[in-house]
Amino acid sequence: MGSPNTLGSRKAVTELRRAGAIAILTLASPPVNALSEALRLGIRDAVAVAEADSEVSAIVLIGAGRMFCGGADITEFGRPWQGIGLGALLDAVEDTEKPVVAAIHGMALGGGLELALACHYRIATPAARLGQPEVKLGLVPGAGGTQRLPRLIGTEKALAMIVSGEPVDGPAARDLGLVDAIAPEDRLEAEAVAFAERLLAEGQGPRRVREDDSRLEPGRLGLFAAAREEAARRYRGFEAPQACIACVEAAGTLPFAEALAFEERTFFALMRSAQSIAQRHAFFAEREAAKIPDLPAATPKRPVRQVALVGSDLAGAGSSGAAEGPAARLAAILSQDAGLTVLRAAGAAPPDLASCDLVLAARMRDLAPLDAGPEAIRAVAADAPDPAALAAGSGAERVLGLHPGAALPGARLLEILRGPATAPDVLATALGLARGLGRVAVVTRGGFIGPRMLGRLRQEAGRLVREGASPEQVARVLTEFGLAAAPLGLGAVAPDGEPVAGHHRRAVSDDEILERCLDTLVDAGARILEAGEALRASDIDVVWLAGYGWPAYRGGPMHGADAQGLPALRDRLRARADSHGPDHAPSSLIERLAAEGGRFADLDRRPG
Ligand code: T1G
Repeated sequence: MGSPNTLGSRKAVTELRRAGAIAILTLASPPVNALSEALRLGIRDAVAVAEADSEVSAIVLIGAGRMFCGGADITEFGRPWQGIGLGALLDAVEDTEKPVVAAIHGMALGGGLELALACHYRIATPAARLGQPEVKLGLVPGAGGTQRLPRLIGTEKALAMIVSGEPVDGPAARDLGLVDAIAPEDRLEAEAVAFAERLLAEGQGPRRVREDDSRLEPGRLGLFAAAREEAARRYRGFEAPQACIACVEAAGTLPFAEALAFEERTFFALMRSAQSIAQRHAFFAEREAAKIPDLPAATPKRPVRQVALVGSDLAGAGSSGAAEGPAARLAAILSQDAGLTVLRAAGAAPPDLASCDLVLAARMRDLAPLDAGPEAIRAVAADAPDPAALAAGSGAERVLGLHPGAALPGARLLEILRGPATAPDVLATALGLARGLGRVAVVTRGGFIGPRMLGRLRQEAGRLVREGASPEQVARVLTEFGLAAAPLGLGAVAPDGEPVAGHHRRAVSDDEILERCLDTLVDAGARILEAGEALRASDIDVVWLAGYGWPAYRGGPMHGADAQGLPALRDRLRARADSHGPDHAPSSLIERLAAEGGRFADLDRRPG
C-alpha cells in the first residue's frame, strides 16, 4: 500500500500510506477537502483497502493543505447524494473493526466534523476550529451531527454549538470531550500515529459514539423549550435553528437509526427550502464579490499603517452623541478593527499628513487642498461622492471611495468605489484592507451601491407617507420584513413632498408598502447593474446582506426578485408608472430579462 488511491479517471483525492501498522488516509481535495462525491468514494475505497489489509491495525484520517475538511460540497446541493451518501459513508467509517483516529488541523466544519465524529478517536491542534455551521446555510447537520455530537459532549452543549453554528478551537474541544488530545501543528500526523499505536498497545478497539447514550439529557425539563424560545428571539424568521433543536431532541427520544432518518429527512427538506437556497446563494455571492475580473490576484498592495481623517461628517459635530457619518465610522473601524493609527484632523490644522498612507475624507472637497504624501491613497467616504471628481486633478490614480455600509451592529461591508483612474495596486490595497477588517468587499463604479439604493427606498417610503401611510406603519412593515428600519433612516419617514390634502389621503395596506419598497429597491439595483456600475447582481445582494441588515435567509433584494419572478415585477412597475408616474417605470434591464424569462442570476453565471 503506498500509491495514492485513485478512482478510475478521477484525480486522486485521497492518499493511503502506512507507518508500521498504522494506515494514514489523507484527504487531498483542495482547497477545503469538501466532501464531494469523488472524495466520499475515495474515503470509502481507502477505508476498505485499509480494513482488508492484514498488516494494518489502525487508521489515521488527516487532511492535506490548510484544513481537515470544510464540510459537504455545497456545490452538489439541490439533488440527492450521488455515489455514496455522506451519512452512509460515516456509518461505514464508524463500523470499521480497526480503530480510526481523526487528526484535525485548520477547519473541521459541517460534514467535516461529522466525519470526525464517526471516527473512534479525535486529536486536534490548538488552532483547529470544529463546528457545525449548517444552520448558517439554512440547514441542519445532515450526516449524524445532531445525533453523535450530543452523545459525545452532552445535549445542552451540543444544542448550543448546532443552533449557533459557531465553532470551538482545539482546547475548548478537548474540554468539551469533543477531542481526546491536543497535538502541536508541526507534529499532528506523528502524534496521531503515536496515539493509534498506544491504543493498540493498550488493546483499545473502536469506540463508537453511537453506542454511548450516557451524556444525552432527554429528561432535562425545559431545556428544549428554552432553546426554542431563545432561537425564536435571536433568529426571528429563520427556520433552520428550530429544525436543529427538533433533531437534537430526537436524539433523546428515538432510537439512533430512526433519529438519523429523521435528521436526514429534515436536512433534505430544508435543502429544498427558499431560505436555504437564499443562504447558500449568499455564501457563494460573498466569495464571488472578491473576484475582480481585471485585477490579477497577485496585484501588489501598498502598506497602510497610518490613516488621517480630514474634514468632518459628524452630524451636529461636537454635540454629544453626534451621528457619525461614513467617514468617521470608517475611521473608527480602521482604528478598532485593524489597529491602525488614525489621526483626526477635523477642523484643526491637519497634522503632518506626509506620514499617512491613507487619507480618509468626509467630502471630496476635503481631499483637494492636501499636502498628503506623494504616495498616500486618498479615499472619500461619503454617501454620494461625485464620480467625476474621483478622476479630477493630479494623483487621481490614488483616489477611490470607501464606504462601511449602514451604522448597524454586525455590518461587515466595505464598499470600494473605483474611480476611472484608480490604479490596480490602490484597488488591491483597498481589497486587502477589507480582508484585514474581516469585512466583505464589494467593488463598484459610478457611485456607492448601498447609499444610492437606500436613497431610492427612502424616497418611495416618503411617497407612501405622502399618500396616506403613517411613518410608523412603514417602519413596522419593513421591520417585520427583517430590516432595521430606524438605523436605515426608515423609522420616521417624512412625506416625500407635500402631503396629499386630508380628504385625498388614503389607507395604504402593509402589502402595498412592502411591495413598493422592495420593487423600488430592486429597480434601483437593476439600473446600477445595467449601467455597468456593479459587477454582478449578487454583488448588490452582498451589499445589502453584509452592509444593510438584509435577513440572510432572504438572500438579498436581487435574489428575492429572481425567486419571485421578474415578469411579475415588471408588470407591477408598469402598472405603477401608469398610476403614479414614469419614475416607477421598470428599468430596461428588468424589461429585457422579464421578456426573455431570465433572472438577474443568469447575468452572473456561477454555481450555487
Ligand atoms: N463546499 C464547496 N465549496 C466550498 C466549501 C464547501 N463546503 N467551503 C468552501 N468552499 C469553496 C469556496 O466557495 C471558495 O471557492 C473556496 O472553497 C475557498 O473558500 C452534510 C450539509 C472552510 C472556513 O458551511 O466556511 O457539511 O471562490 O474563500 O476563507 O451536515 O470556506 O475559490 O471558487 O471561504 O479559507 C458545511 C463553508 C457545509 C463551511 C474556508 N461547511 N466554508 O474559508 O476560504 S454543509 C461550511 C467556509 C454540510 C453536512 C452539511 C469557508 C472555510 P472559490 P473560502 P477561507
